[in-house]
Amino acid sequence: MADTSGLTAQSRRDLLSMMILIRTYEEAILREYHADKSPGFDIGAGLVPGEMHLSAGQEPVAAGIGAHLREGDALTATHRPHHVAIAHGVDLRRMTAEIFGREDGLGRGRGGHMHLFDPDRHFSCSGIIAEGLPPALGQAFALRRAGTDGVAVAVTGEGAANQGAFHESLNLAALWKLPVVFVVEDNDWGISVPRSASTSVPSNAARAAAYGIPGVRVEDNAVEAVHAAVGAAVARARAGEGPSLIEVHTLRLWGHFEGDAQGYRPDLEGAPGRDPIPTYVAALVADGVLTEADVALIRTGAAERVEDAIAFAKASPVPSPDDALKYVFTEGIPA
Ligand SMILES: Cc1ncc(C[n+]2csc(CCOP(=O)(O)OP(=O)(O)O)c2C)c(N)n1
Repeated sequence: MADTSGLTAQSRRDLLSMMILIRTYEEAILREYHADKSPGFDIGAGLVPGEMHLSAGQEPVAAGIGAHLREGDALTATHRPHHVAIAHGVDLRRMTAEIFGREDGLGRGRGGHMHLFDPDRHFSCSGIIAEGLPPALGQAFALRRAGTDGVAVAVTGEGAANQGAFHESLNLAALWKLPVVFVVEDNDWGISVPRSASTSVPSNAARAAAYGIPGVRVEDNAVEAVHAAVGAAVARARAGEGPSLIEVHTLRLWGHFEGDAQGYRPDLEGAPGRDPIPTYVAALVADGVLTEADVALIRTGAAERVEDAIAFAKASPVPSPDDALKYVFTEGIPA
């Protein structure tokens, strides 16, 4: 694959490293999630009870966004948040402790995997779909008011793009020319509902025209294409030219949630062959950007970071039931 994106070799290595870190993380969470749920799957059992939505296959979206964000920029995400949280630099240890429901978690273990909140990185997410978009507008408004050229990125799924909050957010962001980049992850499925049964237009990017903002669809889940599209949108936002919408046709390699048997998915046939990570490894090796040995080192480094975060989470105390009402709403939050 020729490098047509103007990316340096180092930038390309960084994109791959981020994708590998994210996949390594999701594989480890998958392992931990199922560890105490076998032989029968019990959603309430184990070290990590509750639903778990993992992002394997969608790494190009996260890596392509994260490469453009700086200290102070904001990112809001969905019920499937780990990939973008990692790419935005959310602390891996405290994020993992939150997923495990521990005291050292980002939200002291009260939020869990769908409610990671990191004020230091201006990162938040929510189990309510399309709920991440209005807060991104608030972040963007605050960044502009503070006189910075910061941007807010709002990531959402294609299913959520049919929610009112999506359209209201596009309208207001356009009207106020806010520095927001909307990124729709089109993984073809909203739980078990195919996109064709939920969405009236072939591309959510086309919906941008209704609000007078640029809309781009990236077709092939290729990290460099995402990187280029997000780069243009972020530059536009930083320059005060307002919001943009990008839809990426990505791939949900695993179930909607872990434990989902996916009997409804004909598109899974051949899906491993569309895995974006081996594809990108092959491209970078072919271009002489790195060797297989370099890739092995990247994988080892990622595994070390991930296992350190898992160990940190497991060592952190479980909150006492007596403290269940602490840190809820305003109680316990320093003034
Ligand atoms: C307002 C609201 N309605 C319904 C749900 C239940 N729900 C959880 S995930 C989901 C599908 C989301 O699909 P999509 O936006 O495409 O994201 P993906 O899961 O594919 O990442 C639904 C309907 C919810 N969480 N919030």
